[in-house]
Amino acid sequence: MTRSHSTPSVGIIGAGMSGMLMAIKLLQQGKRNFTIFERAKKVGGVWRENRYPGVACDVASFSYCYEFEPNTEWSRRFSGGAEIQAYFEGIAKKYQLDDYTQFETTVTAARFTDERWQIETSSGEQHNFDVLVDATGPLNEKFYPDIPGLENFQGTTLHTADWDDDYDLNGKRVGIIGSGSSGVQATWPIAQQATQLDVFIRTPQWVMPTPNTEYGPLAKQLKRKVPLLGWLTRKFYDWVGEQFGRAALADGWRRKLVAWACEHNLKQVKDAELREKLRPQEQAMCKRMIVSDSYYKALQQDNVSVERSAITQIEADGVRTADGELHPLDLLVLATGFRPNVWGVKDITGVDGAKLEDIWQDEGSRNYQSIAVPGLSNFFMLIGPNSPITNLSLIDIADIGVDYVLQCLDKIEAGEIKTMTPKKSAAEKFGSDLAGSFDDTIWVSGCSSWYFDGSTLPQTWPWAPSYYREKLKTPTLTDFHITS
Ligand code: NA7
Repeated sequence: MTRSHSTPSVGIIGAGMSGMLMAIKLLQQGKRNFTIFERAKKVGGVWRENRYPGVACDVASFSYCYEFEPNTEWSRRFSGGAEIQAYFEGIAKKYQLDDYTQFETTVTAARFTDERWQIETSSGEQHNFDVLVDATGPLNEKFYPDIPGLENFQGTTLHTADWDDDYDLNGKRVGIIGSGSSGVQATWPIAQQATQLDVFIRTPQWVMPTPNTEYGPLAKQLKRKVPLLGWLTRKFYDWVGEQFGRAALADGWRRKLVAWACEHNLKQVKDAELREKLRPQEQAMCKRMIVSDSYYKALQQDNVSVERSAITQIEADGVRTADGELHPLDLLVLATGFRPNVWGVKDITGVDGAKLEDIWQDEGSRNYQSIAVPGLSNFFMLIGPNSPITNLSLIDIADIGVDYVLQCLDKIEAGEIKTMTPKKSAAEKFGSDLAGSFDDTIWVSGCSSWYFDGSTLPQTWPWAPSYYREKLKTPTLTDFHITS
């Protein structure tokens, strides 16, 4: 016989896209017994933080919104960060998420004691929850490069994830370090305003030439009148995304097509010497695929120079490169990315005093299917390590994870489960399945990327994106130690 219990309480860490989704889906089920803890003053996560010029999503807008909250008003195929942030703020308002959120509150520690999570916050409070959901995301800690003299620079230094909205680029000499997605996106708008832009490229990356089509009034009106059109557009981009995902997994026509498109794009660079400077050594998609139709145009402008000579040090006036040249700058932009998989809460202790940082030392059994961690009971991670961040929209990954958590909550509410803790053997099995599945993937074809995160294997999903949906469709309870 199953007992009927009250709705389990849920602590959600982070009011970004995934934490908001968790909260909204709880509300849609009439469950209000949850609190979101957000370190910042408002919702939005990466879209609140990343406000550098040109910031945009590399997933098409119609795929990058909640399926139950389609947006007919996207201005472009790949909308800008401010527009995406406005979308999330609008959604938060609609679902009144502020009523459930403690802003400017960092969760400093979480301990599982007496079959409940006890969390401590930066405001000195303690809260107890039956279930804890970490929605802090894999890219939330900025990476500052360890370049000698960085602190001596007398101009302005801005990390792309910590932009000063009031900084006026006009008339400035600007340098950008970093040629990943952030650096590439920032290059065009900065080049239009700055007097001089020096782009320091340590490792050139392939760039997919995807036009960022503008959606005019007619297209918007059509989508408003015929919602099916928006839905079909989403499904189309989901399909395109799946093809990219598969291109990364194994050699074949998809991978060849991507390589051809990138090579074709590089040919836009007319000057042969510059073209060779920009030619990547690794295969396309080994690092994260970059999408841009303006990067090479910007790099060919008269006020832009591409520097491949290594940076030796930063001095009071600018950047010194190995060829001895000093590049005088007013603004140094650090487009150097993030420390991946540094999750929002560092101090997490599970059953028997198991610490998350210790559990993660063992690469072979770090996590269970990207959503849970052995030794941590009633604990779930949205967009966790080894989720398909490279080949599926993060919205979809979060959505799949949230539905998984909701099923577990139903079982707790029904009294079938009090605690559920992934078995070490299940995490080991997941780890060994992962280890045996990367050989044909592009990520191990010979490049360094943030996907590796200091591990021997990339922290990605080496199978088809659709397999993630299938795998996490229903929790396999035999993979958990269950108490009831
Ligand atoms: P990425 O993709 O991690 O790119 C970081 C860039 O910074 C990359 O080009 C690095 O070169 C470069 N970098 C880092 N340290 C240095 C030093 N010391 N000297 C020179 N260059 C350096 O970060 P992004 O912010 O662009 O993108 C992160 C994700 O956010 C992206 O994938 C999207 O999903 C959104 P390297 O390649 O290591 O030689």
